[in-house]
Amino acid sequence: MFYSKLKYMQRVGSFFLLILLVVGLLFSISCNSCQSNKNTVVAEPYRQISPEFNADSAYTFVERQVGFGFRVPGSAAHKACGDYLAAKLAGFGAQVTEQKADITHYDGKNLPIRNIIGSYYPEREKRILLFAHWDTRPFADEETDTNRQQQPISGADDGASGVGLLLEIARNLQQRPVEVGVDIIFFDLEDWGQPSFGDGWVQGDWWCLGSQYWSEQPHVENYKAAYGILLDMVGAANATFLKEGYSMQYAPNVVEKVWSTAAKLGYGAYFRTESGGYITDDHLPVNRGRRAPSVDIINMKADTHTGFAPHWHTHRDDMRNIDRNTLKAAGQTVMEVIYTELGE
Ligand code: AHN
Ligand code: ZN
Repeated sequence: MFYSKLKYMQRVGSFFLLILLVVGLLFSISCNSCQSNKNTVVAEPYRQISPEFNADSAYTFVERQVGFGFRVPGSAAHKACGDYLAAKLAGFGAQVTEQKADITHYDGKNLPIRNIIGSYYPEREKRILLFAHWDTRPFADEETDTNRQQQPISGADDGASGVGLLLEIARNLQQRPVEVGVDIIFFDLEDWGQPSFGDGWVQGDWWCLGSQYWSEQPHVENYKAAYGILLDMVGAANATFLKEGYSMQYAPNVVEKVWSTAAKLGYGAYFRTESGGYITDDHLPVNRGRRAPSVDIINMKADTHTGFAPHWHTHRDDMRNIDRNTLKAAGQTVMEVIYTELGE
């Protein structure tokens, strides 16, 4: 009897001890947290406004284009891919306009161009222009094997990546409204600049013929956008988007807007603060024609002889180069920029 009472008291005692321990522990935790609340300023993480950019979806849009074959102007693959792109934009709710024309090229050839334009909220005054080129280069002049230089490239990165990214943005624009008008332009005939192996030099600006044409004859009379963003070679792993020269010259505020948005989203490893060289690209005619102050998001490298990634204008520019993480970084950044833009 006496023995069991003692045991009972012991049990009660250890129970109370346990409670004391737990209470003490809780108190010390809460005390720690009130101290840290007092002493450290915890930075609020940036809250993303835009819907999720789906990198798998963008990847598939790149893959589909490459699947048509070489999108060289005048070819059957080019025509089939153009039809696909126009149908996709229409399917994603854009108002589609196509510009077709014939252009005489440096070699005397007559080349057909087809700019494909998808407009959202065409009635709105304040507009943002997003663009990429959809044609692929008919030569691989950066190949070391001269026999292979004459053959066209797949252009998974050079061409298809920017277009695939913009199709994914188009898909999102149909799902969730923005406050501004948006025009997406797939420019043709960007990449038929004179090859480095050619004999003789023909005076003229032979790059960016589709965007030159549009800048002189826009699809809407007196077309103007608040600003423009070009996406060129935005698909390769570890891409580095340096601050390109003409972008800084013509649209420094837009560079600041885009690059600071990327930093807030945590994509500073892609969007670098260093400046790069001046690139003749589709944003140049758009800037010079004053259609929109425009920036070029383009993968630039300081350690290659071309200034671009090693696969540039070679047969290695195929799907193996396409990395979803890069598409995501560039795509989410552009989406955040347009979804945070206020209407008028
Ligand atoms: C020049 O090399 C002059 N411009 C590069 C523009 C380009 C070609 N972007 C993709 N392919
Ligand atoms: Zn190219």
